[in-house]
Amino acid sequence: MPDTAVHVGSGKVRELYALDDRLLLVASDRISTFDVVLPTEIPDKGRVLTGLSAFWFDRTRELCPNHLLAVRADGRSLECRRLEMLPIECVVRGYLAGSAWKDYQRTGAVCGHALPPGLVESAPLPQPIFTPATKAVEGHDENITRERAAELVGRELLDEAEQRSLALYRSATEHAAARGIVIADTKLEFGLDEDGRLVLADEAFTPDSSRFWPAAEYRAGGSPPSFDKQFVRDYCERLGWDKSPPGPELPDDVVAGTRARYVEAFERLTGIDFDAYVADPRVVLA
Ligand code: PZK
Repeated sequence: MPDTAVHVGSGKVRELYALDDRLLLVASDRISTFDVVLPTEIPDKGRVLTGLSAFWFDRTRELCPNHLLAVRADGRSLECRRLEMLPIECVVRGYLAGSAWKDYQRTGAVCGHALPPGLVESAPLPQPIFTPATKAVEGHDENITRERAAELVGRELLDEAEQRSLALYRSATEHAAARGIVIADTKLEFGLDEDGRLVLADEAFTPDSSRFWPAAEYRAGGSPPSFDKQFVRDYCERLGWDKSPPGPELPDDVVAGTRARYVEAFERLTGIDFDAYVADPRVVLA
């Protein structure tokens, strides 16, 4: 008998359900750009993100325990352990992009990390940095200092979250680089289990939680194309949409091109045929 799933939360493109003592994380095919969810879906996007997340959870278990219990047959739902979530986002950055580039231009530093002068937009950092952020209920997450993050979660937990985050990022970026994908930065979320142990949760190293760039097109200076959303962004720019809701419907060729990019990211990173994943999602688990 399937358990009754009670809806307990919505993200922009995902839904969260409670199943007895477990949770079900369901990824839809919705896509957002410039912070707006578009009216047109990208077929299989939720499956690609779910499969990638499960792949990374499976392959990084020795670096950090995680919340994954099972991948459902629909390929878009993960059964997870229910945790007590930390109130911070654990962001790791290997490149100077997004809010980090803005902060660096203003102050020469990012979340208390002093950086060398003269870095250009999208430049590789001397080493990956941990830049925690608060979880905004609405709007944008705000970068915070290590000191503020320590006030929120405690020094000891913060130190462990930082070390785990950096180890996970190094491992994922090394794997991705060998397959032609730069993971410029990523957002990780952790929780505590019933024994007080730090556990990786949410989604991991997906294009929605990370900035993926095609390695072949990467160059420092300027902002490289997004691996997955570039067709959507280019189309929106061509339209002259002002980026306030509602977003535009996407034409079929933009949908097809974007779907192909998601599938390509999945196949490059996992080495698994996407059709094989759809036939049996457990193929992502070693
Ligand atoms: C949890 N979110 C964010 C994600 C949403 C909301 N393992 C866990 N235990 C307890 N809580 C969470 C998790 C996880 N993951 C995650 N909120 C709570 C979120 C997706 C859709 F609506």
